[in-house]
Amino acid sequence: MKRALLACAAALYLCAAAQGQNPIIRDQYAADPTARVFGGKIYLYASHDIISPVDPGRRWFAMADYHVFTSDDLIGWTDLGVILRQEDVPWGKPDGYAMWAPDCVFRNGRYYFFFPDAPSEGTGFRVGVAVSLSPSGPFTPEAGPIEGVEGIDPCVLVDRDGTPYLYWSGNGELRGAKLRDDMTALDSAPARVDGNLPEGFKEGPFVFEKDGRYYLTYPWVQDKTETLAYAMGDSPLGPFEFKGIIMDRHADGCWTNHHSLVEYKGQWYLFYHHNDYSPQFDKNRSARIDKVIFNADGTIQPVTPTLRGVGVTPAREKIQMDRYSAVCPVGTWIDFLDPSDVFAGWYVCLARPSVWVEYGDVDFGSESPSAAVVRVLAAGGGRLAIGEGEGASFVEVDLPQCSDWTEVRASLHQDVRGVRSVRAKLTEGSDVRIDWIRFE
Ligand code: FUB
Repeated sequence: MKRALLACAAALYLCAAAQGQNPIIRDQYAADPTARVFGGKIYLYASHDIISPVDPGRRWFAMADYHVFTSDDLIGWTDLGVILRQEDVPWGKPDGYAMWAPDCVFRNGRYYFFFPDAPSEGTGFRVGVAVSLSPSGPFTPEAGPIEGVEGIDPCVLVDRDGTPYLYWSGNGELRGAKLRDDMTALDSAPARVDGNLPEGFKEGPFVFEKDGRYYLTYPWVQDKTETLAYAMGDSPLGPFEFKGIIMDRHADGCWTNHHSLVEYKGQWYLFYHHNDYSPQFDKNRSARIDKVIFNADGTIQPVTPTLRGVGVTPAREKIQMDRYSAVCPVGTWIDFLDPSDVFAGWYVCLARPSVWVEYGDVDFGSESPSAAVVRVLAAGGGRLAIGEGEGASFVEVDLPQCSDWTEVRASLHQDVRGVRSVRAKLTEGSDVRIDWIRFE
């Protein structure tokens, strides 16, 4: 019965496509992103931060279920629905709100979803596994948690020779062990894996193998909040040698960062999270993606978090200029379109003439559009020049005085084809707010 309900829930969400840019999931909080590639598609297993219904004032994490999202271009994400609920875990506390960072791997024809949860008896966290024939579920949880594992943030590496390893954290310590062939129990005694690392390991390990090297990546606190750091080694359980930081602390003080790294269509990506939609409460977080570059010696170049994210945006879709790749450093800011509905997104404000905002990798295709449509709010009117970088504009948009959001259309005065960046520069007016630009 529970299986049937989960399958039904999954079907209901199939049409709820989200948009690209960062954050990538734009209709709910989706934290602790673990990305996996199954059958040529990318699947995102995330925690689902909510405002706790039993204690709305609680200054802590509250998560009651897991969704899985999928994409085949990293731009469009489809919510495949709920794959596991706290009340469906036989050994879990049905109102624990403790479904923290998960992982999912494929082995021997089955998908194994590993998740932490609060046990119905006892305290702290345990780690469970739920099994499915499909990456989108339904997942059937095992009757009990994995014996010998107390903690959070499970991560599984299936090594090249097929041996599975489980890693987890607890009290700022990292442990790992082999998993049994059926993936539901340990096959070796848990061992500390962080022994060789500098002080500051926190949680959220993500271990992977690339070109014969093993990478242990993890949140690391040196100064107040989490950075993402990494270490490298020659075997799955280490020892690992500390190498440095992949991503610095969030500038706004969001305490956690949780991540995964995945190669998709020849490019490596870092999935991580930030409290974009919840600037006042850093326990409601949202998944983001940025590209990762490896050096020839296997070390990882530091990743700068972006609003733009990854992927090419079709020019004929809404280009959310507030998710810019570059912006004039003074005279611009972003804010929510509707503070009472943060998932409606943001606008970018251009305060005075000559300030600009730029969005990279827009695909105009092989046939030029003939017009641009800009959604603006410009109480005093104004004029926008839209072009590529510092080059000449390809369209000038005269903005009428409008105190409500208004779509303004203008014809292109030259053809634009291929993949370009789009820069909107204010040439007349002040405090002009832009929601999006679309070409047609
Ligand atoms: O989402 C709850 C906890 O915050 C995760 O388990 C940690 O990794 C941190 O992101």
